[in-house]
Amino acid sequence: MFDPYEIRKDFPILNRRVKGKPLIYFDNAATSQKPIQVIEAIRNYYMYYNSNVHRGVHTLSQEASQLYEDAHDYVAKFIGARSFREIVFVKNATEAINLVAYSLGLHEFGEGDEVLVTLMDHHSNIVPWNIVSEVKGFKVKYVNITGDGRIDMDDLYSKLSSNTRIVCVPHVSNVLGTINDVKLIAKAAHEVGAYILVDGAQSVPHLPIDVRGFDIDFLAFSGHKMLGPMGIGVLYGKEEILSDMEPFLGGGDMISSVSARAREGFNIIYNALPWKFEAGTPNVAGAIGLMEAIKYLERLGMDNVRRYEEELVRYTIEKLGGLDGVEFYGPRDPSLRCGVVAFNVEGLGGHETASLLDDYGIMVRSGHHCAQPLHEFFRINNSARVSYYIYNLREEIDVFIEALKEIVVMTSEL
Ligand code: 7TS
Repeated sequence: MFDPYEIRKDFPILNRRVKGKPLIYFDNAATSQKPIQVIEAIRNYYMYYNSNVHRGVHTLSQEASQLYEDAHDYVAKFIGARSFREIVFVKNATEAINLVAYSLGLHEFGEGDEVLVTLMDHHSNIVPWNIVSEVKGFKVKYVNITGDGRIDMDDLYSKLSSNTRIVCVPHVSNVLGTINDVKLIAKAAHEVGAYILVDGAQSVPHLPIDVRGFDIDFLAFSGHKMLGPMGIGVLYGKEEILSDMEPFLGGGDMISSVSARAREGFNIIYNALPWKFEAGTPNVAGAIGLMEAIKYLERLGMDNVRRYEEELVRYTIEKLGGLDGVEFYGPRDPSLRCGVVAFNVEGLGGHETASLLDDYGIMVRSGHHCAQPLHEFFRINNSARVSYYIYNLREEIDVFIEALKEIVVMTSEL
C-alpha cells in the first residue's frame, strides 16, 4: 500500500488554505488535482519539444510526434487494449461519447432501432444519443435502477432485443459511486447483437481496467479526472469496429489522401487508425501530461488505489450512517462503490450545504451533477457530494463529519 502523506508532497495545491483553513479537496469526481510530475512534463514539452505532430521531418516535430504516439501506447497498456490503434485522443469523455453517437448513430442507426441508456447515466451519455435520434428516428430507452442505486438487471434484460443497437452504461456512477458489472452487461448486449459503450469517466481513474477482459466495445474517459490535464480524453474502441466506422470530424491529419477530380468532386481516402478519428492539430501537451499521470498511477498500482479508496468510502458510510438529519444515496456495501458519496442535510439544499462546508475549507460539489434523471428517481432536486482520491485522508473525513454535525445542529435551530 502507498503512503498518502508521501503522495501529498507531490501536489502543491494541497498546501493551500481556504478561508484560513487547510484545504480539504473532496471534489475529485469533477476534476482531480495534478502532481508536480504532470505539471513538469507539460512545462518541459513547451520549453523543449513544442512542435506540431505528424507534419514534418524536422527534429522537433519528430520528437513531439514520438511522445504523442508513446502516449497512445501508454493508454493502451493501462486499460488492456490490444494496440495504440484502438486509442483515439479527444477532448474529454463527452467528446468520446459524441464521437460514437455521430459516427455510429448518424451513419448506421435508423427507425426501428433502439439505444439503451440507464437512469444513472451522466447527461453526456444521454444527450448525444437524443440529438442523433431526432435526426435518424431511432428510440432512446432507459433502464431503471434499484432503490439502493444499482442497475436493475431484470429491467435491462427485458428491454434488450434484436432492435437494440447499443447499450450505454456508466462503469461507475458519478453520484452514487455504484460500480456496475460491465462484463455481465457486455455479455447481455452481445447476445442480442448490440454494442456496449462504457462511460469510464469515474472508473478509469480509480479501478484496474481491462477492456479485453470485460469484452467491451467502447470506453470513454477524461484525463483531467485521473491526475492529467484538462482538454485530453480518450475513446477506446475495438479495432475491427473503429475501422468500419465513418469519421466524426474531417480535416488535416485524418486523411491519407485528398485529390480533386474534375467531375466527381474530391476523392478522399482516410488515414489509418487511430488518426482517422483525430482531425486537426491535437492536444500534444495534454497527451504528454496524461502519459505522465498514467506513469504516476502505475507506480502506485491501480489495485492499491482501489483498496485505499474503498477504505475511505467504508469509513465515510459508517460515519454518515450514524448521523441524524443526513441522508445519503447508493449501495450500503462499500465493496460495491467507489469513493463518491452524495448526501443531503435535512432542511438544506445541496448548494447551501456545500457553501457552509466551504467555510470549513472543505470543497464539495453540489447540484444535480449532470445526472438529473437519477435525482428525479430519488425525488430530490439536488445533492451535495464528496468524492475522494489517493491524497485524501481519514483525518479529512473526520473534519468533514464534525463540520456536518455542526451544520445539522445549526439547521435544526433555525
Ligand atoms: N461521465 C461521467 C460518469 C462523469 O462523471 C462525467 C463528468 C462525464 C461523463 C463528463 O466528463 P467530461 O470530462 O467530458 O466533462 N462528471 C462530473 C461530475 O461528476 N462533476 O463534474 C463533472
